[in-house]
Amino acid sequence: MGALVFACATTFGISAQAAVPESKETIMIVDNNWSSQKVLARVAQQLLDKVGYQTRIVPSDSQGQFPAMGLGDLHLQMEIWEGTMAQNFDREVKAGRMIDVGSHVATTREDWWYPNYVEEICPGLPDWRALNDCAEKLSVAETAPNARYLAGPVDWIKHDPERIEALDLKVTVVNAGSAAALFGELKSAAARKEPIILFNWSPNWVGAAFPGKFVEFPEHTAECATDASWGINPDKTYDCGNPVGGYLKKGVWSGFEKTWTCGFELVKNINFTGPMVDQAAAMVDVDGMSHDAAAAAWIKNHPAEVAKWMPACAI
Ligand code: TMO
Repeated sequence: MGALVFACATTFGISAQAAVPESKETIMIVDNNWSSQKVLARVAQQLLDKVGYQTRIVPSDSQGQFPAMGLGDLHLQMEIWEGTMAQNFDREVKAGRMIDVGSHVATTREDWWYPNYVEEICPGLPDWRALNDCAEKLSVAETAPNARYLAGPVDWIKHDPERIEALDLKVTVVNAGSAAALFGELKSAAARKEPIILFNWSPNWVGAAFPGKFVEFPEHTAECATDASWGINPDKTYDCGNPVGGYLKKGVWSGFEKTWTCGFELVKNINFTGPMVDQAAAMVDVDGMSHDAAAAAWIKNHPAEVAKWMPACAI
């Protein structure tokens, strides 16, 4: 059989390259619950569609998506954030069920954050120790005498309870139901200059609209999460902040390359800078576009990047 294939290839002078698309199987692209991810997922979708693949956007939460990609029920995730997803992603990669398709140029930070005017209420910020000094001033009736910390939806795993315990913080966590609820509260607090400490991340559109800072916790290291003896609390893990300059990766099901070979090349090439991610999110959250329209506009506005990303097999 091998000899026959070889004979045909030589006879017709064709390369070993298979026709694209190599498979009519649908590529299931993960859709999460924040705007930049939704736009990047659709940028990838629209480019894969252009190559000739069948694609579908499939909602999944930030943690359950990894076992699903490991099993091959979902196939592509365009934004894997180190701060919230490294552990579950690494587990699939180590087991050989997912492939790390490389990092975007954009680096990431996900942590407790406040708009700058909160420093007038609590001048010790951004040092984390100021949270305890100002606990009353940062409290609401529901949390008093503790400060209130507004976290994201529960599937964004941040280890806040562990950190609060390890650093002995006088803080109570309240979860927002969605990214829209999280930033809706920021908007109304900022309009009245009321204190607020909330979860935020970078790159994002928020920093341009509301100048602010991350709370500076003890510096993150890998051991902080695994070795209780590391850090200022000798008996507890998570006595540190989240990574600064964390990665933003793309990841796929382990069978992706074999099934959609040219698509794999395309996904490998896609590479967003921080400002490009900011812009993708702002098109939806500031300009009010739909995620599909934002992705189409993003592609239209970035012809040079898109041309660089399209692999030879797709042209
Ligand atoms: C995963 N996120 C960017 C919302 O922190």
